[in-house]
Amino acid sequence: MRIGRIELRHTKMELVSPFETSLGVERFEEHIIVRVDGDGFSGWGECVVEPAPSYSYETLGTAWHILKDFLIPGVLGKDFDSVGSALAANGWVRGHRMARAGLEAALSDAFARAAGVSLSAFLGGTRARIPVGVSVGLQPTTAELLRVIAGYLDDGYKRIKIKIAPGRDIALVQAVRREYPHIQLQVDANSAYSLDDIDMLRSMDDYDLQLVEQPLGYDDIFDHSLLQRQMKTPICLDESIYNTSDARAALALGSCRIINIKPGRVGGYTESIRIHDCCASQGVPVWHGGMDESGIGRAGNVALASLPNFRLPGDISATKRYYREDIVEPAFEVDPDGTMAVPSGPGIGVEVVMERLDRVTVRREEFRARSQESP
Ligand code: OSB
Ligand code: MG
Repeated sequence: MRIGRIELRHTKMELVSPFETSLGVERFEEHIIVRVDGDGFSGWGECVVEPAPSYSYETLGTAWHILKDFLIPGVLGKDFDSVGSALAANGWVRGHRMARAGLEAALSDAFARAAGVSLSAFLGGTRARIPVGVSVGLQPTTAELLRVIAGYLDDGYKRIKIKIAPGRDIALVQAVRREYPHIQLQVDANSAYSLDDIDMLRSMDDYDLQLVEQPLGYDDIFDHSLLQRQMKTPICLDESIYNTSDARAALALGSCRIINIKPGRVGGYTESIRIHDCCASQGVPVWHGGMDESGIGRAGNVALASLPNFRLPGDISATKRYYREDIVEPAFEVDPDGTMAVPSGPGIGVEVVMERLDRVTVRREEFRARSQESP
């Protein structure tokens, strides 16, 4: 496929309700939508950077710069026989994994469409439906938290994850467990604690949690190994795992027993699948995290999560949990049995509604290959 044109859009979409974590409160999601055109096919991807370097060091500004000045020139106007060969052209770029993942997602959609297969099939997915969960932000009161959870359980979600932060942790877990003794429940600290908090963290063992996600430093692997040795509940790493080498180190050290995979955080589908396979070979389950994606990113997440070692429900929720109106059709829905259908049409399998995408676009830039020289 000859890459003839690439377009970047900075989008801003209002969340149906503010999302509070130990990192702060979000009311809008701002991401970069990437469109790649080649040989008459279009591919779409979502770069999950945020405006500020909080969850990740990357920002909207750094990702735009890296895409515009390095990644796009690396592929524009060139002819590739596979996504892998296009990625190899930019293989020298270090870091900036969210920027790279956005471009890989768009290229993968385009190549899957050109091959006439779904993105799920293209990536090696094996399932037509996947079990899904929901990530519940910090709420103003415990009563409100219980009310929100009740609504999600009514919707069918198989697993509830609650965000915790210092001073808003064990009491929330106690309250949710008292109300729902048997649900699959997990907590996510987004790196809000240190080993000084070991007593509180160990007390999590009394509540039959599926896992505790990223309790310690965002770039730590060693302290997590000390904590895991003193906890029965599996630790799951999110922020600390950027690539397969981190995953191998974390598993060898005993820093976690489960890994959260987000293609944006690890640099794309290819690296995600490497981590997935590495964990599978060691009998370690993975699950698919989320970054409050629009339907474009969500479609990619659903496709990736259809691979076999994504054994726990993902943070892949229905469109209406995030947005009143999405930029794709049809909307993603959760069935009463807590599963979501994996789109089976070509590529991401959902249609981008251009008029809605235009409405949420705050900045747009287009890059065109010079017209092909005659041989
Ligand atoms: O830590 O998993 C996280 C959203 C933004 C940044 C980090 C995280 C999250 C979520 C939301 O938990 C997951 C979702 O998309 O539903
Ligand atoms: Mg997390």
